[in-house]
Amino acid sequence: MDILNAPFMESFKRLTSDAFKKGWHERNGGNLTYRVPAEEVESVKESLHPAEQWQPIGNTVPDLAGEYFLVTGSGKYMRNVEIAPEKNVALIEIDAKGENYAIRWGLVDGGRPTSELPTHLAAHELKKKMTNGKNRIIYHAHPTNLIALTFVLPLEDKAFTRELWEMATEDPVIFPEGIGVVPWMVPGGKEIADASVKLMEKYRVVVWSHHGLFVCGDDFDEAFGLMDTVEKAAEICVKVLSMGGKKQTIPRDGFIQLAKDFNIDLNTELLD
Ligand code: 2HA
Ligand code: ZN
Repeated sequence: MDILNAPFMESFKRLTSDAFKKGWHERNGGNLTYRVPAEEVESVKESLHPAEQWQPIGNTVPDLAGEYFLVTGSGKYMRNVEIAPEKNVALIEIDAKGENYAIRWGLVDGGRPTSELPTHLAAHELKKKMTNGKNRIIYHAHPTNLIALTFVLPLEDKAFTRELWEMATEDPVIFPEGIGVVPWMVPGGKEIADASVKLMEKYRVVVWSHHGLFVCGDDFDEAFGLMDTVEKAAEICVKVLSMGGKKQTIPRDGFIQLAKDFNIDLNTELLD
């Protein structure tokens, strides 16, 4: 089948266009990567060209050797993915050492994979191991309210988690392990990759201070849903702060009761 007709391409395009409409992807902001299952790569092999040039990833990911990823392009706009995926997205292959990648399809007018490739691949490597291969999506966006909160809340896991858990009763069910916070860093390099991946050992949601949010998911729905849920909590939080702050909230015991009734493993270390 032509890769443009593949169901995974449809899902990729749906996420990027929905997320643009949400206002999370001004200009070339944000990036999305999907670890493509071997059978899906096989199903589109007629569209692939041979690897022409191997380029360094900027990180070493031996546990991703031989894997294929569908990735947004560096400097490309999320809003354009839907209308011209072949210009804005690439299918890349990772070499046998996990040190280099080659483009096998896409970016037909030139370009490179996302500037955050080292961070995405390091997170994929970790989450693949942690979930026995189930996790397939790493996703970064610039959601407005969440970024705004990084100028106001303490840049600590506990402060962000507790504040956002309180904003909607079912939020602790969606991200029971909590939220990690990376202090401000230059994007795209090994430092932010290492800091994010360290937090991804504990969490599925990581805040990049004054920049955006970094999430993972087993599939497109889960990753989009996680981004959407955290940003909605942040929006409520901004509204509450704008109205003069909380007058009442969910009590500490309420979280314990919720965890029990919903049978979730709530990270109680993040409760006071
Ligand atoms: O411009 O969002 O973090 C892409 C990015 C880099
Ligand atoms: Zn960004």
